[in-house]
Amino acid sequence: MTDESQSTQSVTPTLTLTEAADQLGVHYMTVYRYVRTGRLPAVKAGGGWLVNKVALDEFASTPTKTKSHKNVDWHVRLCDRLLAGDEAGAWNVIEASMVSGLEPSAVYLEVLAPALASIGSAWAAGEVSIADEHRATAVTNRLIGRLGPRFHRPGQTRGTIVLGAVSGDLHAVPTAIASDLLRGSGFTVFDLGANSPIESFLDAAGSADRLIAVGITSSTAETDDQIIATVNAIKEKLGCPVVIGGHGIGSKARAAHPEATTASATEMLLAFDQIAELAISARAKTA
Ligand code: B12
Repeated sequence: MTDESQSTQSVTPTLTLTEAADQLGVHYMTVYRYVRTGRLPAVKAGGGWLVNKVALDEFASTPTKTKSHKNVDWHVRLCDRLLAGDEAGAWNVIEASMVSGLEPSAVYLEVLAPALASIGSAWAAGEVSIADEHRATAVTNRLIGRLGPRFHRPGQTRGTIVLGAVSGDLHAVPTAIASDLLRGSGFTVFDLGANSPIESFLDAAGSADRLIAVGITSSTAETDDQIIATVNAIKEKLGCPVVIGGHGIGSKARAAHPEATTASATEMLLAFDQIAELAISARAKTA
């Protein structure tokens, strides 16, 4: 066998779950569970799962305690399931992370967001295709659909926040996640999603009940002019506070609105929190 065919064999998944179970000396169902909870990387082929030999050897040599649910790299497992397009397996990883003690907000910030960041880096390095990224996003949307209700708070909210990604930015997951985090902080959120024209921001914010602020995000480079135009239109027509943030915010947009730019989800939550406190105490003074 040539070196080339040896290395191809080592990266191509070739072992069935029965063969992997034999090699590990465990029951078939145990290996199946390792795969469906993202602990052992595998790909679906011909109605079954195939495991790669190198990954299996690494798994076999990992000390048992790191195979337990404590101190687990949940985002690595989730990334693997997202790239496999395995919705049920991805949800298993999320459920297992919550059983281990993670709150839903930590699932978003410490598991899902880093898993997506790895997929973005793998795309940038040419290791995964746009099709892989689209499929991973489709699974992500379904996971968010299942996690979302956990952020619902009963009773009167602190007011409404309108969120959207600017026109030209096709990334919808950042506003979906930010919306849930803000709902969990007691706000009503009107999520416009991706590619939102200025008129949509104005319509939604103009008719919102107890509007607190508008959040504008972009994950796509070269959208600064659109961000600045959107912020200016909202300030001019509605005069309400605006927060901007996301991977696509460039130096021009940041320089135009330095006081309003946030660099992380945590900063974004803090910014809206402070705006809400000021708005609520101002309302109390005029009441
Ligand atoms: C999924 C994805 C896509 C999907 C989006 C599908 C969808 N319906 O959403 C598709 C395939 C369409 C796509 C397209 C593109 N993508 Co893309 N994509 C991603 C990926 C992998 C995940 C994005 C995501 O959902 N992240 C999850 C959220 C939680 O993470 P987050 O961005 O950190 O979001 C938080 C912040 O925004 C923060 N925040 C901070 N301040 C504020 C303020 C406010 C108001 C708000 C709301 C939030 C906020 O809070 C958010 C919530 O937690 C990222 C990689 C990454 N690192 O994120 C690349 C990434 C964003 N994409 C990138 C690129 C280059 C593109 C493309 C140009 C090329 C391509 N890959 O196809 C096109 C652009 C299309 C366009 N015109 O918009 C780059 C962007 C680099 C840059 N700044 O230019 C990234 C970073 C990948 C990379 N490493 O290069 N992409």
